[in-house]
Amino acid sequence: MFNLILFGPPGSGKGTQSEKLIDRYGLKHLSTGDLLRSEIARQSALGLEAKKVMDKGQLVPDEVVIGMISSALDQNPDVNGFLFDGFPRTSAQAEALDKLLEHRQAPISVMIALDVSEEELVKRLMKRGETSGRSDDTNEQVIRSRITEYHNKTAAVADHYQKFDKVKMIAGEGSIEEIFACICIEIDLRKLQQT
Ligand code: B4P
Repeated sequence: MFNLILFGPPGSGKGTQSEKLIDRYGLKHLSTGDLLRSEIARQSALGLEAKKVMDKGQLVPDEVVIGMISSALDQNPDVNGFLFDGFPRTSAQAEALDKLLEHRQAPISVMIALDVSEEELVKRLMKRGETSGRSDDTNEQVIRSRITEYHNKTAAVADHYQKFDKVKMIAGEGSIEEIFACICIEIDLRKLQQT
């Protein structure tokens, strides 16, 4: 089983690259952002609470997203591997994920971390906001709050996996195809090492 975390600040290309990676490697895509947005679309109690937090550019409580990921793992017992997109985003989420995967004897194979400058992140998200209909993409203050949350709470997650030599940093600026090619080289290498 090959389990990949795609990591990086908001707007670094996680969702964009995930679409291409699941096609190439046949992994099950688990995006906590997408799961939360589908709860919002259904207007569930969880979705309505999550929307208030997301609209401020803050992180949804750990227990909510950990619960969503735990059910998604249970619902997909027979996959080749998972691509975690936007999760884990805090140290508590990383520890919970490690425990969930330990039960399945299928630890994280690699974390690919996308490196993009703050000005480029803001530019991309404002541009996406023109068409995405996402309320968290339209206001520059909210976008900057999301980036601050990333520095305060999420960046440390890379240090956690670095201890196990599982992190590969990749330049996230350039064409989508160039970045995809760099990610694939790293995945192919790790897959070889895992066999
Ligand atoms: P997410 O849905 O994870 O969204 P994101 O970080 O904003 O976007 P992503 O990184 O996937 O976007 P991409 O660069 O692909 O999170 C949204 C919110 O949900 C969070 O703020 C939080 O409130 C909540 N949440 C989610 N997970 C959580 C968790 N685990 N714990 C707590 N809260 C959680 O795309 C950005 C734009 O860049 C696109 O328009 C794309 O076309 C463009 N782009 C991509 N690559 C490019 C390139 N190489 N060059 C130019 N443009 C590019």
